[in-house]
Amino acid sequence: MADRARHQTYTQPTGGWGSIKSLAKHVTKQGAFAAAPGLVRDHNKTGGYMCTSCAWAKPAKPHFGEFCENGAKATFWDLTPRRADRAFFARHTLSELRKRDDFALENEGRLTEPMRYDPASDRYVPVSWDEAFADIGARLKGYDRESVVFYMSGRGSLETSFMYQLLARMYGNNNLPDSSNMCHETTSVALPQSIGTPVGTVLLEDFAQTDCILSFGQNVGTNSPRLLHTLEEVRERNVPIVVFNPLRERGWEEFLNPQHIGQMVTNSPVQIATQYYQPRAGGDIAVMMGMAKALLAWDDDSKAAGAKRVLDIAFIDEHTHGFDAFESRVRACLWEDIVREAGIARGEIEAAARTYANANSVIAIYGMGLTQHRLGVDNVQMLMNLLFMRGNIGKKGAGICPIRGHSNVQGQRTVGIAEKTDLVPLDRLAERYSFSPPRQDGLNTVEACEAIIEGKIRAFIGLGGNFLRAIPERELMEERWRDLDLSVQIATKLNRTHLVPAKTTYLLPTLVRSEIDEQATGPQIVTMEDSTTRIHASRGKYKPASPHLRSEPRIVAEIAKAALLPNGRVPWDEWVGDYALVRDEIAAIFPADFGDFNARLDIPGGFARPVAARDRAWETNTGRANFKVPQALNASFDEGNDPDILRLITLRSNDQFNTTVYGYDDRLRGIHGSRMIVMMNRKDRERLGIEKDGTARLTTAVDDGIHRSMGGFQVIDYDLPSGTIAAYYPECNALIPLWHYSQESKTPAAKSVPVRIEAERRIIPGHLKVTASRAAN
Ligand SMILES: Nc1nc2c(c(=O)[nH]1)N[C@H]1C(S)=C(S)[C@@H](COP(=O)(O)OP(=O)(O)OC[C@H]3O[C@@H](n4cnc5c(=O)[nH]c(N)nc54)[C@H](O)[C@@H]3O)O[C@H]1N2
Ligand SMILES: Nc1nc2c(c(=O)[nH]1)N[C@H]1C(S)=C(S)[C@@H](COP(=O)(O)OP(=O)(O)OC[C@H]3O[C@@H](n4cnc5c(=O)[nH]c(N)nc54)[C@H](O)[C@@H]3O)O[C@H]1N2
Ligand SMILES: [Mo]
Repeated sequence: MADRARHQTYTQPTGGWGSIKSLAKHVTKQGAFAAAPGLVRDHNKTGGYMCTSCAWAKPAKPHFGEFCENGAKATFWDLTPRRADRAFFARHTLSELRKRDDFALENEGRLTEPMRYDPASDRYVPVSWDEAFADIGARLKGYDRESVVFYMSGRGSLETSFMYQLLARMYGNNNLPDSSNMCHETTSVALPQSIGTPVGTVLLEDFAQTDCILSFGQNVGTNSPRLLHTLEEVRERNVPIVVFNPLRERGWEEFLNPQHIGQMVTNSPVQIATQYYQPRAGGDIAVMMGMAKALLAWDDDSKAAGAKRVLDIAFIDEHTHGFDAFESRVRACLWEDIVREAGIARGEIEAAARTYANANSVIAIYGMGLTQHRLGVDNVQMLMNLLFMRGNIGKKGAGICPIRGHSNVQGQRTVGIAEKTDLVPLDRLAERYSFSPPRQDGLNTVEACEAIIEGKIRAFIGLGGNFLRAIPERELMEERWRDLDLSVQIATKLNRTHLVPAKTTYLLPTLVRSEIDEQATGPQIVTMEDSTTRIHASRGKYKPASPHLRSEPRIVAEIAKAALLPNGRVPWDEWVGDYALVRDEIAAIFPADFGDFNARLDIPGGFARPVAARDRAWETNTGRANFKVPQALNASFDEGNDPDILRLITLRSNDQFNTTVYGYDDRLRGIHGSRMIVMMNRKDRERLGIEKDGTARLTTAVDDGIHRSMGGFQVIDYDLPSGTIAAYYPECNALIPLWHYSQESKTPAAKSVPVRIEAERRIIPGHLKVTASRAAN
């Protein structure tokens, strides 16, 4: 692996031969040949397993291969023959392993048996499951209930999630932070206020009826590539797609469907975006304000001329609240301010608004480019305002479509993984399992970090994920993590979080979803919810990586049995023996969503949970859809104009799934060989005196007594707006202050971190040269 990156603008379409080549490389590198044939047969198909990569919908009539390049990569990564076994851990101390980067750690392969950290030798040593559970249980019994955190990443099934939330609540707290807190929590806060539901309203079939799509801040080619199949179909009907993204992401530009022989042979890609605009990071509220302003102006004209109104007045009158306040704010807003904050021209904003105004049924798609900002909630609510103006919700072919991250991140919230008590039917839990659930809200991800920094947390249980890499404020968090009394990490592969030991640390290996989960009543089914509220069953097909692995439900049950007093109403062992019993419990606690759960497992395309807003029923405080006035035009909140302070976007490459790094190529952005790069506008680079391809240091431009700085970034000229730069997550997380989060949702604002950049004379090679340190005080 070279330390210096090569960059050449990628001109090939998304998909196409490039994706086939990349796939072949990954299957070979991981040696996961056994998994390749099953991709067509089982992947995302009824009767098969559901992809562990993204949460995009799985169609009722699947394509010949219902997988994408990145879903296949994720599968090969899981089913690799490589093993991080006891011999591996005997060879390496944790201090040694901490010098490796994310790729090198996970690339050691699957974990094979339970391990406990031995401080004397600085190594993980094998421990029996029984001993591990007995010790974990005994320790948990001794802690103050509020001082234990139960984190969950978004990959676990609905069954695992339900059992895990019950474990936490029966233990005595609601400390259930999850990966969603770093992701679409903004959506979960914004949408209930606007439309009375925490989830999107769009179903896959709406795409067949839409006549315009707006997309804000999402990278389809890398992060939800199967959606390109749907967009391709939409484009065949000549439907316009308007994209707003500071970067020109190839996935939104062109797609060559590798499964479409005709297209492949004639090399004729489909154009995806019909209009592509590059606002600056945090510029979306201003963009949408401008669009709203244009709509109002055109509506004034149509009213004066006695023509058909541009606004959907009937919808606004009958279904919404707060239009007047919103309208006056929009009218009061000056174009000059809008254009400055948006970073794109008035003409461009008006052109986008024109396309929107010409359409009758519009779908709005968005991702982390809206949610991970200090005013992320305002971002999402502004998008809702825009939809309300023309009644684009609660009708076919229209609505709001947040693209979720992890494959079951939406579902885990649905079945009770939530720190907020008002999201959970505690009374029903209390009655059914005769216990007193804690009534006080628990800690979300940021609050859990705060509590760890303050020394208030004794134990952290991590069900999946890589907490210390995913969160902000990495340096301080790694330091304070060592003061924890207990860290229990339930995982499939080795990651950085496992290498920062607490006083007692366990590493418990588990199955991946594509593996056969054999329990007392035979192989088990698990379920998950996709981005469009549809529930799917998943059946593992492959032999587990090691005979010593235990399933997640079993591990949760064993911890519960060891830590809790017995409760006759919660037969953990029976549930583990037959997950259908857990589904019966889910159906009993959430009857509206999961009635008759076990009978509906194999409905092609999954079964949809009801969402009232789809039928224009508004479960909000006003009983109507609420227009919300944004607090500022800029989602970063800082309308300061120091040209030397840049806004850093941290994002994903095409060769990673979150903190899991598959390799050093970001093919669709034409960047190869290194992840320690920063993408920058050439004019900014020249103005700030940095050489082309030179090395630079980034320093967070805030004044809070903590010095956050990282060197060794190779500066790459890239097509993005002046003042905005981009680099990779998780490498850059050391630069993000813990308090830099979305005001209302506490989602870390990873998309607009204020930084300064300076040239470094000495070339520091490659990876993970993090030098964040706290100022002496
Ligand atoms: N292969 C693969 N698939 C994944 C993941 C993965 O890592 N790899 N991760 C999964 C997870 S958990 C999630 S949450 C999703 C994430 O999927 P995305 O939501 O696509 O997240 P990011 O890669 O962080 O990129 C966000 C996009 O927003 C743009 N952006 C940044 N700031 C702004 C802004 O201010 N305004 C606008 N309009 N755009 C902006 C960036 O240029 C980028 O294109 O993907 C899921 N799927
Ligand atoms: N700067 C910055 N930070 C971000 C983001 C960003 O865009 N920028 N994005 C945020 C987002 S959207 C998210 S969702 C979080 C992600 O945060 P997490 O969900 O915590 O992180 P992952 O990288 O998905 O976790 C990877 C690890 O999960 C384990 N794993 C994989 N599969 C399984 C399984 O089936 N079961 C179990 N038990 N373990 C498994 C493996 O050991 C692997 O090392 O990061 C957030 N952090
Ligand atoms: Mo996410």
